[in-house]
Amino acid sequence: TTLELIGAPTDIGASVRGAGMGPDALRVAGVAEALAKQGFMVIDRGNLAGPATPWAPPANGLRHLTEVIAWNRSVYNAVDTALGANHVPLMMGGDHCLAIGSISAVAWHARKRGKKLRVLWLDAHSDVNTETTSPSGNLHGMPVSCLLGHGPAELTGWSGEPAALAHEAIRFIGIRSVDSDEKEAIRTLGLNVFDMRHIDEHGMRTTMTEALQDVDEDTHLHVSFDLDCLDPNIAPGVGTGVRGGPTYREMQLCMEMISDTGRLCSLDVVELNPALDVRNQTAEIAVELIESLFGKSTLVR
Ligand code: DIR
Ligand code: MN
Ligand code: MN
Ligand code: MN
Repeated sequence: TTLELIGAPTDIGASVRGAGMGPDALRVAGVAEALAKQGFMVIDRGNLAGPATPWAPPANGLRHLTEVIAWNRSVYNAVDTALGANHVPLMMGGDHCLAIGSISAVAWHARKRGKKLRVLWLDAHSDVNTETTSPSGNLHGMPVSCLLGHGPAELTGWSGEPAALAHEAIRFIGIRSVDSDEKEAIRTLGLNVFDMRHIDEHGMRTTMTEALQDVDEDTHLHVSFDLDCLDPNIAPGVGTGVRGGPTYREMQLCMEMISDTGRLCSLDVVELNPALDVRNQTAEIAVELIESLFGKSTLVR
């Protein structure tokens, strides 16, 4: 298997500056070397280029729409190229708005190959705001809506279908911050959310067994990993941390169970903010979790 690292160094959809340094922090933490050591062929495509963040106020409920489109176009093209070469793209954000481009490309390829797509959204937030419900106008709070076909016209339909994702194709893990209109959207859209209470009551093992149900040999499994999913005690390097997330061990088990399916075909690692981190700890933990996601285990190999 060949892995392609794609850096998307921008905070264009975020509320806090600094996520643009995420790709290099992951490189400093040794992401390429760690995966190569596991026997993968690793190609680092370097960083994509795109517009600077103007830090302008929202216009019509959307902040930096033009620039968000430009960044996502680049991400779409890079992920499309990687998948076209039968490589596994690892998109290193950057903030979570970049999942629009990444997952749209994934959805296009999955459909072309007759695969069913399953997306695991690991996050403290549900990211299902729209320009009318968002309290902030920040597009990193809206990628799920865009992928479900409910975003601005310029950010929907990229997969060749009105919606890149069907509502039943996405599973949310670790959610604990949902805006009031998002709660309604989750109900109306019928989204499958394993929130922190579910993890507390049933444990990560049962939760992941449920979330991975009917992932089979025809499934393209995509993981969209927002690092603010982790408890901020272990992952302080994020712009919008929320208390009460999964522990290090819980998230390791989550990654190991995903790896065990053998169906992981693409990955986003987003919202790492080195400006808020403590000696690159969050990036190092991210690399350890990525190692498990790609099959590193204590006793085997
Ligand atoms: C909030 C924060 N729900 C918003 N979202 C974040 O602005 O839409 N997502 N931080 O990662
Ligand atoms: Mn997110
Ligand atoms: Mn988040
Ligand atoms: Mn339905």
